Amino acid sequence: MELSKFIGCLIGTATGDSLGAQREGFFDFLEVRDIGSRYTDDTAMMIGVAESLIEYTGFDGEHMAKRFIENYEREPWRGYGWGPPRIFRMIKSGRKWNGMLDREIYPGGSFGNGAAMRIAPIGLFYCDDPERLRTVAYQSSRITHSHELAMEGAALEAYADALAVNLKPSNLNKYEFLRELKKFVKLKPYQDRLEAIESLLDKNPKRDEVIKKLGNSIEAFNSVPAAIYSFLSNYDFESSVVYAVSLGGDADTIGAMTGAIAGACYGVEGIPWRWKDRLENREYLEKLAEKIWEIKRRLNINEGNGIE
Ligand code: F2R
Ligand code: MG
Ligand code: MG
Repeated sequence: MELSKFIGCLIGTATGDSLGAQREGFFDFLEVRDIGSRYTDDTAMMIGVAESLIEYTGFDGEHMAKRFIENYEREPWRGYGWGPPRIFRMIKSGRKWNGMLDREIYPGGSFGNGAAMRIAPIGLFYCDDPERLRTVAYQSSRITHSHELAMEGAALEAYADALAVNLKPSNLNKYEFLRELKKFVKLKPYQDRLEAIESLLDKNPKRDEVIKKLGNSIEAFNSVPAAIYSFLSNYDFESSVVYAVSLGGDADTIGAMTGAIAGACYGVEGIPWRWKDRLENREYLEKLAEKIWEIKRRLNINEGNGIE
């Protein structure tokens, strides 16, 4: 369990998000290579997940929802999706965090990528317990995203973070990585896209083919696979996130999710200084990652002594 990989995962999320935020709104396949001075809702919500896991020493839905609401109210201008602020208002008015409130906005609940984009701290916290990781990924998603495709997308992204944090970059075998993800995933749209990733890895496809097969939009099933592909089809942190963002569409979020996986794999040393220097709240993000790492060192998650 390397501290540098924990820090890389959270700093990677914020870096990919800030890079992608620069790209949003352009329609050509523009390659952006410098991050902006602000991260967006993706990182703001990821911070809420990390703060809650740390303060509660594990998952508590009411606590996490409270953190989301406080962070949103302090910075409502971060570019939140349409649903979450409405859900926060419902919870503030006394509704339960697990009342599947998103179903009052979207039939069957939201399948937006808002649960997957914030999931990195859960991937780290439960990196040695895939079943607990899945359960907590689902529970944490349910606060704002109760559609099974959103919850499964969050669990898949968390599991990719966990696999990446557990491997030595020199031992990365993209086909083996993909095999592990295929064993983990349960829903067909994700199984299909993981199959598509395998066939894309065998060639050097044009971006429009990647977008056609994997998506690049705001739905979880049209963005988590693109993040996984961006990581697997490149060879270091910078090339992974630059590629992810160049896919366009929901660029900040695909950038954030790719950054989380690549940061967990290559560690914080793999993230270019010109980006780290410019990153907003870098020291605070590092502290959060360090605290998660310390908690995991203190408590042995496999023996179930304390982490809920
Ligand atoms: N682009 C954004 N946010 C919009 C910025 C507007 C902002 N308020 C402003 O000030 O300009 N980026 C951020 O939003 C994405 C994450 O969104 P999240 O949290 O998943 O939101 P939501 O509302 O749950 O879902 C997003 C969209 O997905 C579609 N959708 C979801 N469930 C659906 C369903 N059951 N049926 C049909 N459509 C569904 C809708 O289009 C939702 O609006 C990230 O990109 C983040 O960066
Ligand atoms: Mg965003
Ligand atoms: Mg986005």
